[in-house]
Amino acid sequence: MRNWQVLASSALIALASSTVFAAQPALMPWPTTYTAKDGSLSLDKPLRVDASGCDARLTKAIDRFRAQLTAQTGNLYNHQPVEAKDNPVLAIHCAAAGLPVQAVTEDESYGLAIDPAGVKLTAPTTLGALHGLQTILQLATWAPKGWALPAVEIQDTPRFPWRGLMIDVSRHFMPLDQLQREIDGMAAVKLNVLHIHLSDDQGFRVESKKAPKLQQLGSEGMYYTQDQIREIVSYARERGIRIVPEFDVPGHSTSWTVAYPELASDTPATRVVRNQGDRQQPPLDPTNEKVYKLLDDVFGEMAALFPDAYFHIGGDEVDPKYWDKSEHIQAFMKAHNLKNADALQALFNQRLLAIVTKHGKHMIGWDEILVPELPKETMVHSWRGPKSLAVAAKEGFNTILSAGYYIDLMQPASQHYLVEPLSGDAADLTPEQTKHILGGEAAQWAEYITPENADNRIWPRTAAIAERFWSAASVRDVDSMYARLDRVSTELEFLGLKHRANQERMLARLAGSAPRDLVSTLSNTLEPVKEYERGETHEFDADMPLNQWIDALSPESDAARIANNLAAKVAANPSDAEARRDLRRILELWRENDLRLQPYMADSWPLQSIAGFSPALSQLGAAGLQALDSIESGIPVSAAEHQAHLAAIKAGEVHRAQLLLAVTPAVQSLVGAEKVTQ
Ligand code: TNX
Repeated sequence: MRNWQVLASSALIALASSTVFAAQPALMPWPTTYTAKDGSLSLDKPLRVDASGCDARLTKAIDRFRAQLTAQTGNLYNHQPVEAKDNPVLAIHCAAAGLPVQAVTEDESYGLAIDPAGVKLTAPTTLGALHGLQTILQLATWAPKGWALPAVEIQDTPRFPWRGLMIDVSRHFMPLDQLQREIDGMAAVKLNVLHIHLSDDQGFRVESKKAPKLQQLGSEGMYYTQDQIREIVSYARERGIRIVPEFDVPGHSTSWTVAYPELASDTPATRVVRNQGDRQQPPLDPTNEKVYKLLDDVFGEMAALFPDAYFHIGGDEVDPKYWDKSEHIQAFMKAHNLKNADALQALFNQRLLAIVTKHGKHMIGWDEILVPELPKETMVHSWRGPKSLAVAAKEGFNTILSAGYYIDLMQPASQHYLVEPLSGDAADLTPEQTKHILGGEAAQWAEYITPENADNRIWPRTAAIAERFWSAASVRDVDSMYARLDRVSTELEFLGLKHRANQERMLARLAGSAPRDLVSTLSNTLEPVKEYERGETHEFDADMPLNQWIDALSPESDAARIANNLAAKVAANPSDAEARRDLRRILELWRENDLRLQPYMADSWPLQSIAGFSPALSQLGAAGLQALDSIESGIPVSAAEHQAHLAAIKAGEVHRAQLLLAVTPAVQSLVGAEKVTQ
């Protein structure tokens, strides 16, 4: 009997060997307590469900549970007589139904006990039961005699009540069915808020009946009808997920001013933003009463459409130049004793707060809205850095964190995973202040997203962030996270997400007629450039096809991570023969690949775009092998050889086609460990 909760607590898990991880169930997020028991429950027969006390959401959840278990295992659970008396029982009991509109304060905990005779799932409300079913799905595993659930006892409750994913559907529209599959993925990893960024310079994405010009002129025909919104809201609710809408004002509002030019602070664009040149459009004019009239109408309409208690008004990145140069706005500011653009936006926000409150909602905005005049009932969404999170909490605002969880910036899962909401300045808060930190949201901005690659941008990394929001702060072992993430990623594919399948077809398209194995050996070592490098080197253009390597390759290369880890292991412990052997095979593959791939390069535009990486990889492979030989034999390399190795590393650091060679660190580790003759 092993107690995984103890193992998961940081110090011990670092000592645990990789064979221990192999046995660890692929639960993500990791539960509050996990006690392994002896034995297992065979899944040879479908479970007979006996539910009581939960609301109607559970019935549908059980149907999905069966479908998902069927997809994951390949067994035909939906074909067999579930009622059979001798089948093991899945007993589910809720102490109470959930609230009619899911609230941020609702209890989401559950308890789960599995033994060879059956499963018991208990929860204070239906929400906990939904989460518990997801845990059971993640526990299903091959056992010597077939599929089984390990015997286990779990008590589980989230650390933060607000665990979100923000999706921008304005820069690139996301069709309804795709949004639904993202919700499926969220439910699988126990996220509970889908924040939809519904309006921006590039598009207004909801049908308004009060102001139909918004979608008619501001969406290029790509928007959700009100019926579709109702559909997505109920789809999310059935899965324990709240939908928080965002309408970004007064900046990022070109889609509004295309429809209502008279509301802009200056002459606005005549079409929604398509490229860099269109950017920097004038914000709404806070001195114009008609602005508030329209916002009242539209926000009122949207507040009725979206039942959630929260309403996000954006508020980020207002360019002050239009307010500074406008005579009538300057005169207004003087008359009202407003000393700068921030003060004017604060006044705007106070008017907004009155509107949003009148329509029965709590207002949220990005952290720019945090100024001394901001009323305390506003919630602050921190994105520019963690500081504003701590400041907001200290001043008594409820707040959530997205800084550090920007998944559009192409960083590895590990980086986001280790961002701790209660660290830095937030670590010094009193318990009372800390309560104002409700959680966080991963943020998927959509400048470079299409229906084809969106899943690959969001998954599986968002699962790691979901664990940060749900699990204890002490659960932060990166190796364990990656071991589980890989299996969760497979689970998500069975659920219908296409992060792997769509990537596969995008890569096949790019490879064309060249042999896939040769192309993959190279492309597996590449990653998109990080942070804002893409936008800084190539102008954003909404009409540009997103079908290049940078669009197809995952934000992080698993192959590179594995090679980099192996090399670090060998450098730290040269006597690790297994690691040396595995690494040697990889380095040989790199070294040989260029020669074999070269014949296909000349005729292919996509291969041409990454051609420079191919000899660079080959040289890295050669340098790595020489370093490995030296490490293995103890025979030093010559000074000239060492110089050549350093040159290969330097050549490996060049960015091309907005990509980088992600395996250079592996060779760096080896060359750093090689002995050089004096
Ligand atoms: C900043 S985050 C923005 C977005 C961009 C994003 C790209 C925020 C409140 N504003 O408009 O899409 O950077 O990472």
